[in-house]
Amino acid sequence: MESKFDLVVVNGNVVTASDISTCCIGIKDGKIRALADSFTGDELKGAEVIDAQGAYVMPGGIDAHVHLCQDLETGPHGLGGECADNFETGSRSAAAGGTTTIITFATQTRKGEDRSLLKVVEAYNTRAEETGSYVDYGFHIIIVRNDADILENEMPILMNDWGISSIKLFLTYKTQCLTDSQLLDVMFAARKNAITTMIHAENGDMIEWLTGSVENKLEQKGMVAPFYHALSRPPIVEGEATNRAIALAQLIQSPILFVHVGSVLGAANLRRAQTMGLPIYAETCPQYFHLTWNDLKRFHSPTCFENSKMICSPPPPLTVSDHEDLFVGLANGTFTIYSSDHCPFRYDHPHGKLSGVLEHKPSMEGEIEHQHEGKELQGLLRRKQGAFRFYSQWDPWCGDTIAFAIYWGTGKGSDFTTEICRYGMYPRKGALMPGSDADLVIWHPDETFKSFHLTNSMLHHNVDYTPYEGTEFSNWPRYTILRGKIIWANGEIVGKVRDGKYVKRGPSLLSQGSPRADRDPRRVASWLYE
Ligand code: DUC
Ligand code: ZN
Ligand code: ZN
Repeated sequence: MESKFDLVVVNGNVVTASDISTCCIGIKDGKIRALADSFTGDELKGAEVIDAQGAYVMPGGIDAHVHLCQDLETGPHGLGGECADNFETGSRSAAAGGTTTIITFATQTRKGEDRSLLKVVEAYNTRAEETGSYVDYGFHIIIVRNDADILENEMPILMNDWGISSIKLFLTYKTQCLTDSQLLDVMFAARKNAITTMIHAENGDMIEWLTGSVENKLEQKGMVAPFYHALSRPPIVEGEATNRAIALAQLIQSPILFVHVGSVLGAANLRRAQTMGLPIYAETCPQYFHLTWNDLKRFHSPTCFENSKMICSPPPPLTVSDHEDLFVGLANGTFTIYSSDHCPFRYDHPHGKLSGVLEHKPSMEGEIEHQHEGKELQGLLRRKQGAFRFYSQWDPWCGDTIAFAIYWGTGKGSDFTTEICRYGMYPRKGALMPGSDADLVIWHPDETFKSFHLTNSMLHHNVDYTPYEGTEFSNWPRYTILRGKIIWANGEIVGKVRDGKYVKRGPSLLSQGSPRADRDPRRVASWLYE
């Protein structure tokens, strides 16, 4: 007789959207089939049993902000560089940290004649298929042009055929930034197709002006060490951009989702808009709770190149008290999404952090070999007047691993659960209920777990460092289970690189906007949708 379940998790403290209860989970054919106080001997027959006594059992992590194999020629600084992780290594890291689904970015570019978004997705899908993935994956698309025909013809196909229900737009970076009217074009098209618009909210002109567009700014003053990256992006940079994007969204009644919000000012702007009833959503990331500007001076001396390991955009907040303020935003729902923004660059590699400051990319191979370790920045830059603007500003915020693990692992965020319905996957993903995919993470029972200090190799990614080296963790995922299959157990990857499957997502729930919009007397431009 066929067994009722393939896998059963018993006695765990099961965390669902509404509460925590001690119960058992029965899994068959990759789906959760039953939650029960207990199962009978007959029901357990033939099933593999995991005893989760004393441990938390949660939905597998969904990391909705990951960069893998991303085309960087047209990236922020336009100088290239190479994503250190592909779908194999990035997804391996995810599995090791309790994450079972990643959403990665497929990027449209402005180079060449081809404007098609569909070709972009096909190309990134090929990259994923070439290596395979340990965990399930999907795509957001970064859109950097506002071609009316492409938006009109291809957005419905992206939504219906590919299940891609989110796009990202930039208010900074010359190679990606859209003007206000271009932003409106794309947001409007997205809104009509039930696609979520994600916004990178930094004012590019402010950054450029402070950095060196005119005399006497950071570059002309020689303030080019990594630390000054933060000075080129003070909180008002995100403050202005969040306010502007909120106003644009309000104009056309479009919901938006701010990604990687890192400043208290930005968070306050979002909160104010949310309090007005506007459909404004937001994501934040681990670096904004664990690093400050001071970390950009952490290594050797304030001007040492090694501090480039800590650069990220937007930069970390100024002070530790900002962490506390941002944490309130997690607790009160200003932020409903917590992702890694894993954007992997190697440190000791010519196509990594150094790619912007070395003169001739193609001939760099082997040139630097450890020479820069601990050296002052000016020495490194002897062949080129480099500046922080050229360093890769995208950082391995520590494996997809950390996004999921760090809060619980450091005991800081025990009451935080990620919200998944925003990205069109709920309740298939991110829920522990009958019918949902059996994606689970099972922690160690607290009392049996000995805290440890993180080292880079534990992250299983392909980056040669982690900003969290040495951070103390008081727990870590014991099992990661993807659609009923154990892929990480007791510190070992036990899954296969082709276990992960592409996830076709549904329409974005948030793209419909506020249900009260029709009755809102402040509404503008409602005739647009008639
Ligand atoms: N935007 C991201 O989404 N990640 C890293 C840096 C950036 O500019
Ligand atoms: Zn961004
Ligand atoms: Zn990112």
